[in-house]
Amino acid sequence: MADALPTLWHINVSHYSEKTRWALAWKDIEHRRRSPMPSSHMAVALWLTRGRRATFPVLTLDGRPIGDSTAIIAALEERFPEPPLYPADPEQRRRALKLEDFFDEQLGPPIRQLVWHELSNDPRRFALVVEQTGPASLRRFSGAAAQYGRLFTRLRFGAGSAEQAERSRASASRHSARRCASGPASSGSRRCSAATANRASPPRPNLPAHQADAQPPIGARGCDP
Ligand SMILES: N[C@@H](CCC(=O)N[C@@H](CS)C(=O)NCC(=O)O)C(=O)O
Repeated sequence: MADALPTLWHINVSHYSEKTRWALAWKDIEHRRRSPMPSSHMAVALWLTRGRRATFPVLTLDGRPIGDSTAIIAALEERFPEPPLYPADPEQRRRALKLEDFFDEQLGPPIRQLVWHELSNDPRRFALVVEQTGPASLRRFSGAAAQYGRLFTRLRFGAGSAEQAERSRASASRHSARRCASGPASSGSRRCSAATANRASPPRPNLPAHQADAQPPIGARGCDP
């Protein structure tokens, strides 16, 4: 039904999914959530988007599947303009979208790889993450699920490779350094630092009752635009 509630197809332990959860919470949009087992989500994403995307999150909105967190937020902004997420001022808006792109495309992938790498070397902690964030049906089998998760993240993201982790570390620091160095000159923004990153970290919105089952955020931190 075209007027059914929006449905967010997401992964609990995913910063891209968290971004869309925050947007939905900020706008207080009533919606449903579905989180199939990570790794099977790629087939679900392909099915939902008729082959266009293999990643989560995907939001179905007014019967239309929207893949990619940036496109999801743009669609939410259009369909539910209040309260806005984008700055009204065109220059501020351009900077906000650029910053979004920077985190999504430059910093997100190497940091994700590093997180999986660290977890991959710490099976106990990996199992804990599965227990705390995996689909409820899997939690009883968290040991086996963690083993499967380690295998999947090794194959998909090179989580087991120290060389890949080194490349990710170098890429993340190179991109952050470039961003922080060019920020003030190119956009008049403040310099990034641990302090500004922590200050800029968006507060977790108070979730309305229909989102009470939401998972806690996994330590997201922002950087001054
Ligand atoms: N640019 C995409 C990235 C989404 C993404 O990478 N999602 C991960 C989960 S964190 C995924 O589905 N990965 C499957 C894959 O990379 O094949 C977005 O912003 O939504």
